[in-house]
Amino acid sequence: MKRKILIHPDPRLKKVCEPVADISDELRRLADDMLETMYDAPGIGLAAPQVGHLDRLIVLDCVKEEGAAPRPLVMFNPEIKAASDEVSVYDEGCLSIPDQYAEVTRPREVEVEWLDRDGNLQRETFDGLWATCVQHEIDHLNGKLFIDYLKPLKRQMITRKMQKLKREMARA
Ligand code: GNR
Ligand code: NI
Repeated sequence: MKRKILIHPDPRLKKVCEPVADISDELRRLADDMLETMYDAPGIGLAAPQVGHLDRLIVLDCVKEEGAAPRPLVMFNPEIKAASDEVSVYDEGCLSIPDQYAEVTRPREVEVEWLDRDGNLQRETFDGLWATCVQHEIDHLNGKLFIDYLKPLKRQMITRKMQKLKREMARA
């Protein structure tokens, strides 16, 4: 089932999310719905707070080659264990901030530990788009959006555009 994606500004997108204590069937269903919502958007990642759930859960699939096998990842309680000194710059977007893009600088490589949907501990080093995306998603769990890395004026400009968009969406 597809879920509705919250649009910034929304107080739920600013909250620090709660660690998942046990991976229930309900949370597994939420993860499946998030993947469906992400692929439908389409997007390469989605965090639980973007669909109004304040749990530490993200999903991602950054395979972009046409015809390549998909790699849907479900991460409960993801944690960055190590980050490279080397950085990379990526033109980021966010499904909660539609049609707005800006360059964000982040570590080029990150080692991430998480629980998979069966509760098994996983650890993997990501680079390229995967590294950017997993950091963007973990930021969501800490109430942080990519626009928080921008200069205040640019952030304010984007926030005003989103307020206008939400007013128009409410009228339609
Ligand atoms: O779909 C998305 N694309 C994207 C592009 C560059 C950097 C990060 C992302 S994540 C975004 C989906 C989203 O908003 N996830 O929270
Ligand atoms: Ni996002």
